[in-house]
Amino acid sequence: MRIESGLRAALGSGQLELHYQPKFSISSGQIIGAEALVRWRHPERGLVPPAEFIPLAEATGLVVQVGEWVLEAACSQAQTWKQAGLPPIRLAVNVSAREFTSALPGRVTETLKRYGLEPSWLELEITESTLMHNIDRVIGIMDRITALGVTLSLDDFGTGYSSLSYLKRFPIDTLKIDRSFTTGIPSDANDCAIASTIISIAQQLKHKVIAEGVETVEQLAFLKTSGCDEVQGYLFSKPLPAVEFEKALRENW
Ligand code: G
Ligand code: G
Ligand code: NA
Ligand code: MN
Repeated sequence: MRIESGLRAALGSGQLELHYQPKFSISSGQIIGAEALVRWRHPERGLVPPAEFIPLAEATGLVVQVGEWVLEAACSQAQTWKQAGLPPIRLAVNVSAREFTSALPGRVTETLKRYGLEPSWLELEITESTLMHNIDRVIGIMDRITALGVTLSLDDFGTGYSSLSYLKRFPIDTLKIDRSFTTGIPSDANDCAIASTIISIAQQLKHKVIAEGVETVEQLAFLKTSGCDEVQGYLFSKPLPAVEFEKALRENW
């Protein structure tokens, strides 16, 4: 309850901030985008990671307001970078199941328009749990979002319950290999098998595939050999405050 009222107050008083973790193309080595990750700059507790408040926000429904703030902040940042002449990249925003409603496509449209952004600046990351509720309704919303030119990626792939028969119906651009699989590469034969199978499924369904949580050159080598398109993880960069991400983007280009 204390966290809930605190988070409510944080939303109204500028205590939330976004950090940006770069995503890299394996073939070119260039930054092709970033995942926006929310943090709570708490007056007493310091920088609180999302794992400590997003689950509660999801349980209480506050995640809808958090999500509205995140989309707004990410688009505002993209506008700033666009106006500064930085190379166009795609900013990915995490969207919880509770935010994935028929109101979302309209809100995305309106927000992009207000910030003068092409839809190619924005990606939404959704998890498999989003897809478990009323699948036809969810696909309808996904179709409306992709029709705008905004891309969707399926986060934490392989950890939930989405069946392969649904996977072929989702208008997604990218599959994200969950960190729990990346971690075991190359020593754990099962994790290697799962990662390369996800890459193969992605290729055959004509999706891109990104591995998250890449921490070692051995993991990168395995993913490259297996045909993975993109990588994200501490080997390259942790999530960075906006100013530092901008610096990384300028240096990398
Ligand atoms: O940054 P960190 O690794 O602590 O993130 C932990 C979790 O919080 C991740 O699973 C991530 O998807 C989630 N998360 C981070 N930012 C957001 C956000 O803006 N909205 C939602 N719904 N989840 C987020
Ligand atoms: O839930 P989601 O997968 O969206 O969350 C990404 C989280 O993983 C972020 O909180 C981020 O800080 C964290 N993260 C990103 N890269 C790495 C990594 O290479 N190793 C580890 N252990 N965590 C990472
Ligand atoms: Na994510
Ligand atoms: Mn993930």
